[in-house]
Amino acid sequence: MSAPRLHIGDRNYSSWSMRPWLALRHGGIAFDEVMHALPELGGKPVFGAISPNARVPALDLGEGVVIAESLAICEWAAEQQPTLWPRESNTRALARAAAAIMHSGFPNLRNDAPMNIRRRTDAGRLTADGLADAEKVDALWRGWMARSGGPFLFGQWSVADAMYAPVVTRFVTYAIPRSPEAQGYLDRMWAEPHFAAWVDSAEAETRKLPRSDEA
Ligand SMILES: N[C@@H](CCC(=O)N[C@@H](CS)C(=O)NCC(=O)O)C(=O)O
Repeated sequence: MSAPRLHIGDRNYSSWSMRPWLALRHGGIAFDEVMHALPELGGKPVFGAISPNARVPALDLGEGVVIAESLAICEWAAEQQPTLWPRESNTRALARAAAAIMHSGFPNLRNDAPMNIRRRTDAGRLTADGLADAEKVDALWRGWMARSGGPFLFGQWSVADAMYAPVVTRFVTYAIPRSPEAQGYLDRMWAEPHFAAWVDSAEAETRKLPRSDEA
């Protein structure tokens, strides 16, 4: 049987692709990856042939089974490798909620500060609503780590950390103000080998998306 194939977008820009890629790597699950160039702003959807939602990421399991949506792919990974969620039931439920909060939330932060791992700029381009989203993330991180004792959001690295990984890069790209606890989390995430491998390859990419690089 051939390995699952993960369709992803440019590593520098595709925040949704980063999440399941990290979960699969942390789970020690073998997979092939297929890279696709993300469309320019206003471009026609180009991923219709890849995935049911015409987006990346998508995980092709073969025999016509294609899993769309980053969180669903992370859940598949956790079925193969259950340590991707915390073991204790309440903690696991909190981690799942944290992942869902990220998947459906913080639209202002996402709009104001698109993931762009290579870029270094300041927080001036964030709206008050975008900054309020970032403050909310910081407060949630602090609460979760205070409860778990760290080093990651719910103790050992979990899918919840995969879901917040692109936000970690946004704090750095846009020099977003943060608490000391959030800074500690950023440092630990940045030092983690799979995260670092993604960042290294993002930095090696040369394709530019003007909508993110020049805005
Ligand atoms: N809710 C989806 C979002 C996926 C998504 O928006 N992917 C972007 C790339 S990061 C995409 O495919 N954009 C292409 C387009 O909009 O045509 C998920 O969690 O996977």
